[in-house]
Amino acid sequence: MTPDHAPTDTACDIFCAVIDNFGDIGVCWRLARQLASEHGWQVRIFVDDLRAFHALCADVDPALARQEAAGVVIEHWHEPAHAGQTLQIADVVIEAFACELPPVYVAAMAQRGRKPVWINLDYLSAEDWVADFHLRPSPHPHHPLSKTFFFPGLGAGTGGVLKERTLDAEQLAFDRDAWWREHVGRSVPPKESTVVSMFAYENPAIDGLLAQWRDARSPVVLLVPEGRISGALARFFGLPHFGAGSAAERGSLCAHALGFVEQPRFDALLWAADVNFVRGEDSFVRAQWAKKPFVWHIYPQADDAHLPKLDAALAHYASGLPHAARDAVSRFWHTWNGAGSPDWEDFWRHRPALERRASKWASELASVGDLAGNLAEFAKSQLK
Ligand code: TRH
Repeated sequence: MTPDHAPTDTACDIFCAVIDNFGDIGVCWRLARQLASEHGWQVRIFVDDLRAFHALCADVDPALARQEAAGVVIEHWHEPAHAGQTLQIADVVIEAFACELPPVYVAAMAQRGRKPVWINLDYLSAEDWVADFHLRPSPHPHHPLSKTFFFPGLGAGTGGVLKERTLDAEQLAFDRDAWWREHVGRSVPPKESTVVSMFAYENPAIDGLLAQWRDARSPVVLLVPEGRISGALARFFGLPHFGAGSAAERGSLCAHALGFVEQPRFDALLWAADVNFVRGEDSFVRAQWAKKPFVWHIYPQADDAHLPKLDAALAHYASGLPHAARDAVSRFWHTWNGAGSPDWEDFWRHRPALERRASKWASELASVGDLAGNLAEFAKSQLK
């Protein structure tokens, strides 16, 4: 990646502990690349799971303690107390998702003449309280340090979500025909087909949905990146597995399994489809930038703590829809997240309204500002 900003002397360390899946490293890696390429920062990222990282960036070698990719220094955070090959304290220190910084690093931060800007980057939530807590400081109990909570969000007063400066232009330049030939080995399906991309966790609602697509009046072409939902596809088609390169047909449904691609190439899948099923945090955000109808499989939490977050996201995104479409989206998202059986027709008959809303919503969301830009601006104001 060529930086579009001259290097500055702002050094930034990002600490990322991978809990599971790809979202933690997905968000941190995207942020790291943006801060390096768009803001010219000297970024170093500490990651405890280089295998997950390797899936998003093939240049990352899981065997190396320290390496560089896309202009970012990568340190294998092999144990919680490890603070890198050299103990060097950055100007901006980002602990992602409340992971704990190495104590020796915190102690050295406290010793530093000019104290670093210490940010706890939280998970994305569209809930209203987020704007009240965004940028709140939290003094350290023992050291002369204060950390600031930085909350991503979908509404005014929050940190926003990540969006690269070049993203819209890349989407405009996207060659859909070429993508289909390269990634699916066939040409773009005819207009009367509906193309669905499916990135989801295991989901009991998938069987019913696949049956509805099989029995649909017009063709449905399903694109499934290899992953946690692949087993359900294999069962449905009576195959031993549904790995990358597999394809199967039943009635109106034709499904293709795709390989997991590097992170900068993931957006193209969303651009290639008519409607996107996404999950977690980062793919959920990308689906919004893709300006297409989408369905969110939210990361499930204990005691259904995720459900208010699902409703909060709906309140933002679906508020601009006509009533009937809004209700249908809400029903469909809830059933996809465990509350009964999804009804595809009930959802997809609102396609024109959903398509109109998708573009409008992307501009509303863009007005909150890009998270990397918002974070850089805040840090700069503190570093003065
Ligand atoms: O993988 P996720 O489910 O991630 C998470 C984690 O579970 C995390 O612990 C949790 O806190 C968080 O969700 C809310 O979903 P997410 O966030 O969409 O991350 C997936 C990443 O994988 C995203 O950056 C896109 C990327 N990706 C690729 O790079 N290539 C691919 O082919 C695909 C399918 C995804």
